[in-house]
Amino acid sequence: MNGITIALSKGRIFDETLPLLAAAGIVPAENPETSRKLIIETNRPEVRLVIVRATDVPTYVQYGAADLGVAGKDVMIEHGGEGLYSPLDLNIAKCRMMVAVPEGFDYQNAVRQGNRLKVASKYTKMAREHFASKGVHIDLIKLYGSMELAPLAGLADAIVDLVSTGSTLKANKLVAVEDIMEISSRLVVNQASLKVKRETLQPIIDAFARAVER
Ligand code: PRT
Ligand code: MG
Repeated sequence: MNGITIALSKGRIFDETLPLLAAAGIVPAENPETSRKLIIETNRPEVRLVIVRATDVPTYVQYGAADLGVAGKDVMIEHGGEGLYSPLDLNIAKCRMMVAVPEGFDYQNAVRQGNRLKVASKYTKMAREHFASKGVHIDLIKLYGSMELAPLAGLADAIVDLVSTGSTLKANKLVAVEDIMEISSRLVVNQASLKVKRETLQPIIDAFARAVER
């Protein structure tokens, strides 16, 4: 099969990848926000898109169900990146991984006291590594969403979550107290596909790279 499959998630990744696809001469036939289709054809008969959950993009590419994908650095770190080649920072869907606590919670003091901190997050790998590197002992509570609720409901002292505008923290009376890392999305490529389909894939990767530089 010489066709190319690109895995994308709906929302910000799809929206911010559109100009990069256009630079590679790829225009989706439909918008996944309005169409319920999970496979979207493009103007190029040999190129199709599959619409998956953001956290599933590395998995589709890892097993070769997609040749290319776009995934956040957060998603890549939590996935582990086995079997994936990620040649390009696309500089899209930017945000920061942060530690946040309720307004008025004396985080520095809590950390200094050496008490175990209850931390809730969807990003358990990054949370674990961050606090381990600080030598802070934590009880980690895995959540799948709405992390901001955890401190308000008494489930946790702190959360580790992505912040872009900061308005979600603010609306829930939380404040960011630590910056873990800057996050953007990367292009991920299946290594076997790159060998077998290089003739089709390389020009797409090159067009993405040129568009990012602009
Ligand atoms: O939403 P869903 O549960 O389907 O999946 P997802 O959250 O994994 O996907 P999606 O599409 O929301 O995010 C895809 C990628 O976008 C993430 O993997 C990040 O790399 C990147 N990204 C950039 C963000 C944000 N900005 C962001 N602000 N991902 C999530 N958020 C959330 C954040 O978790 C928090 O709840 O937005 C809220 C904070 O936003 P502000 O603007 O109020 O600070
Ligand atoms: Mg989301």
